[in-house]
Amino acid sequence: MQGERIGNIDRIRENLSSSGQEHLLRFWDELGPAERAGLLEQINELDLDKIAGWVETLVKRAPDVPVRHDGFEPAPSYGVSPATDAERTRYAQALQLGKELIAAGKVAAFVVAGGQGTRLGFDGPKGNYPASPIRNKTLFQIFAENIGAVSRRYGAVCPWYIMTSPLNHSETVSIFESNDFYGLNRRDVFIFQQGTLPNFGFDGRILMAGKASVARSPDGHGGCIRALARSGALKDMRNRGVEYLSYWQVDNPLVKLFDPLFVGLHALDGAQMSSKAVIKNDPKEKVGNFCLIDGKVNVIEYSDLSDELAEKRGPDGSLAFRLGSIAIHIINTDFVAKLNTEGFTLPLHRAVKKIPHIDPQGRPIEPVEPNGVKLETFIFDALPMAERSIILEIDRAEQFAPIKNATGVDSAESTRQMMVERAARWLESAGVAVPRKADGAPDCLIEIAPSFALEPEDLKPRRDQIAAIQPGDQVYLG
Ligand code: UD2
Repeated sequence: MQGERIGNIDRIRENLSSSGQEHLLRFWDELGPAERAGLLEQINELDLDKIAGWVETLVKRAPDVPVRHDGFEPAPSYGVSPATDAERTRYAQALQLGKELIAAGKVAAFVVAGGQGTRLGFDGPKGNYPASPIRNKTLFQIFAENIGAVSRRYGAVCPWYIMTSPLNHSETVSIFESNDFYGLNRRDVFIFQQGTLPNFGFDGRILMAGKASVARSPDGHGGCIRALARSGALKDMRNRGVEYLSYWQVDNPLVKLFDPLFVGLHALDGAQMSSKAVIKNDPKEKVGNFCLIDGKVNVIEYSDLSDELAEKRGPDGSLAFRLGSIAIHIINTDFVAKLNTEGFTLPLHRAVKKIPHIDPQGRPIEPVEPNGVKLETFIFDALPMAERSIILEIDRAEQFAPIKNATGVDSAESTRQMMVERAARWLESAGVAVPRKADGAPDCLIEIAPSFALEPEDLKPRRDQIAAIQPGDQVYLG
């Protein structure tokens, strides 16, 4: 096979040449057999038929996407709690159905963890970041404990699918192995890699990371649609009878995995892909905006929503476009399979970046200014491809505290604080007194392990296992 491919080098050179990428073989004569094979493998992965088009429409210049002013309206949503009798009945039915689906093993956890996490400046997979306020449990451990607790509660197998990328796959696998899969059955944890897309210089030429390697980066969280199918994860789900994926991003330790209400509302409405939303903190908060276009739910990035629309308010004074996307979805496995059989593509988005590469003489270059373009796809672009899609509003303080930055907003520090505040509220709702400072913040550290409580209602029956809390205490409930 290898010999055959190398024998075809002239044909490969021709193909590359017709899409303006013949320089990828510039160092061919200097390479040994293993390097040649590796490079051909990478070239083989390139979608050469499409690359010339991408270069013209996305790489050499930004696409002409005008800031939108019309053609869409705010998307409807289910509120945090039901507001009418009819809604109360619906929510109760949904809750029951969701619990049945989880207990029947029809729901799996699915985290996307292939990103680079550059903003955090953390070395290694972001899931290995220590996040909990007292025990410093990593994000992966928090999720694993959640999954274990849900599985015990429902007496069901709750498989966990984890998408990594070539940047962090082997490290992620070793982290799970060296932690003995955090007590989960390793047969129920499926770690697979997403694909990559080449990185371009502004002239449209693919950059080379080395003499035998193409500069590439993960193809975005939208890459999961294809990777689920290619990796065999979808087949594994089918074998297990999994019908719904509970999708989330690796940076949010407050996420409520296997939320029976969300699963149930989605299933009752016959939806294929649904979303949780928060009410935006301010009109231009940097989250996607849920909108309806031609009756379909879409997410419009904050940068694509005009100031006028972002500021628009309804008669009650609330923002018209108030629902922010927090990247938590239910996705049907059938929907993923269907997308994969229909010559599927998600739109590509362009990001201008500093991309390390080698120059034509083979010398390494570490750019100080942005020098090229990375392309990626976004999972929420699959929403309008669903026939039905619901949105459930959630209380941000309960379910959303992403760790994105080293300090300040959405940092490890703000997330820890939110974890402590949530634990304090849960304890108070169970009748436990929590010392608070003059500004209302808890005057103690509290960490509740998922095995102790998955939701506030779990605490009341355990009330007598919780000692009185004094100011300055560190209280770990596990
Ligand atoms: C995302 C959303 C934003 C909001 C926010 C909530 C986009 C463009 N914006 O912002 O609207 O919902 O999250 O926290 O998505 N990932 C991969 N492979 C990749 C790229 C990313 O697995 O190739 C994962 C990554 O590991 C992380 C997640 O996707 O779990 C989000 O990536 P991000 O940090 O780039 O998203 P962000 O914060 O720009």
